[in-house]
Amino acid sequence: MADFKKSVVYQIYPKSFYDTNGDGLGDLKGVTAKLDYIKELGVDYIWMTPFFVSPQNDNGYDVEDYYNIDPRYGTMEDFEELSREAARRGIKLMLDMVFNHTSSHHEWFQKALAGDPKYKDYYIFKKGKANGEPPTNWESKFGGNAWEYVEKFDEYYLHLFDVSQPDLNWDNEEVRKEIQKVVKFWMSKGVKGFRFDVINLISKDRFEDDYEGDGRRFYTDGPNIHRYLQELNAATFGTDAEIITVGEMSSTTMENCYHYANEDGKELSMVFSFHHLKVDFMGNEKWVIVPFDFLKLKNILFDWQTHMAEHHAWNAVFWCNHDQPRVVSRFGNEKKYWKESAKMLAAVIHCLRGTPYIYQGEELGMTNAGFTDISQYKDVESLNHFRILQEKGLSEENAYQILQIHSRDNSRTPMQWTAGENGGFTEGKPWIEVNKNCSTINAEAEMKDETSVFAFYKKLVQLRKDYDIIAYGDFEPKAEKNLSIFAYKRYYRGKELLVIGNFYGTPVRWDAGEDLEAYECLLGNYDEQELKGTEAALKPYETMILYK
Ligand code: TEU
Ligand code: CA
Repeated sequence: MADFKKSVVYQIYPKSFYDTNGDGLGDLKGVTAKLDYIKELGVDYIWMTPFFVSPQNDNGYDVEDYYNIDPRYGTMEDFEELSREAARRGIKLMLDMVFNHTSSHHEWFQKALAGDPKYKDYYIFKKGKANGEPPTNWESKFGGNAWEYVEKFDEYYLHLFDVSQPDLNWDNEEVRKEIQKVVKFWMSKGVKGFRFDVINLISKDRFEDDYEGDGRRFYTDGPNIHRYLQELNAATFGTDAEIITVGEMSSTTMENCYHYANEDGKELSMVFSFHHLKVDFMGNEKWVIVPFDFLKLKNILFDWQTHMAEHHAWNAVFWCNHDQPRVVSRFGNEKKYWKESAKMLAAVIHCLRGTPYIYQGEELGMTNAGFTDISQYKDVESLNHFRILQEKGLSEENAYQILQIHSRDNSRTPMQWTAGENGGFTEGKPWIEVNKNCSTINAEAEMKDETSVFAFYKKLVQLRKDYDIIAYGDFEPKAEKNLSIFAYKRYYRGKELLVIGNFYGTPVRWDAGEDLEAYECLLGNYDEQELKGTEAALKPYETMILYK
């Protein structure tokens, strides 16, 4: 049985990880070349974002062929070598399966467009309204209406993402069989983990106008979602107890996640939910500038911690991925307390009840991109919204400010390996610019420095191995109303863990209501901890993991 509770997953965005042939794009050989680095960090799984054949309109989340590797990333032999070399180091691979949609270049969609009725039913084609408008007023996640008109059929197809990402029709049993085939194929290659992209959007049945929102309430956590997941589980990964799975759950509800990630194992091992990463949005609107709401952040995380446990369901815990800005720039303080805040954020997320995910570069404290010109941005979502924001009347300057905070490209700048040219990522011209701060923030320097962010992440990964309480303990929130402190406890077999973090640059005292001197400090981000009686005096962004 795969013990995913004791595991840590490291996410790799191969395009930005390491380039071995000088074309400016990271590749599979680049991942193999850096396996010792990953091993040094101590993680158990590598989640690789999609490297399948793709026109790359959405950096591989637009899959043209699920069975083959995009030549820009390498060959099947490269994948097999990576898989072998990872296994040799005790590291397992988790692949990213994009089944809500395919690329419009996929042969199924090409056949659909050619008029083959079998394949047309693989997708979601609908007649427009009598007034000539699209079937519904739903918005694409990347901006604009979610339906694209096809003149030949006088019909529209649904694309919840880019127009080049048509949604699959999961109500068609043949589609579900095709998908099972894909999963089995990669299982036969020895893959031991799967991440399923926006998997809670696959069951759609109510094609109605949304007068309250962008349409998501009609297609999120749809009526057959649990049945389809259970079916996929039983037919594929559920037959191998070693396989772990994580579902990316877009705008989901906790009630649905009790089932998606239930310990009964009928659906998935765990879920990514994103509510805690919308605390610097206005509702669902991300293209705005608002300070993050600390109390909301805590309350959301604490709610998920408490209620998922009550329902025997398991969370994936994370701050970062390839869609999110860098956490040290977002909830930390990259200018004045870069190192302290990067470590504090790491400690408070890693000791929660759930499987932690580290996104490449997070373990170095990598920061947002700092781009100042649209030519530096590459992401389809950023490019679309840069235009849309200005169409809505915002100045170009405002649009830039918003992109600098929210663009997905913030996390997609290349991994910073050295202080050298292009951060040691490529000998060629990188597909997206390397952050200038690679001169100080880079793997080479941090691996030599015992006080580095990297060294801290390494210790956190090791703590999970050494202390069962981190993996299996019960969760209890603390200081829920406190405006600076993030604190919680874990309990396991008579032992107690108390995790404290100061989320701000001002020193603060906190009365824990219990004797703090009874604890030993397993890990902190300052040399000394000031604990007197029941009171902790916390320095800027100070964190401590206490144990008794
Ligand atoms: O993302 C799903 C998703 O809805 C978001 O995280 C998305 O980036 C956000 O809504 C935009 O504001 C997944 C992948 O992680 C992402 O990279 C893909 O672009 C997307 O699905 C489509 O496959
Ligand atoms: Ca390359």
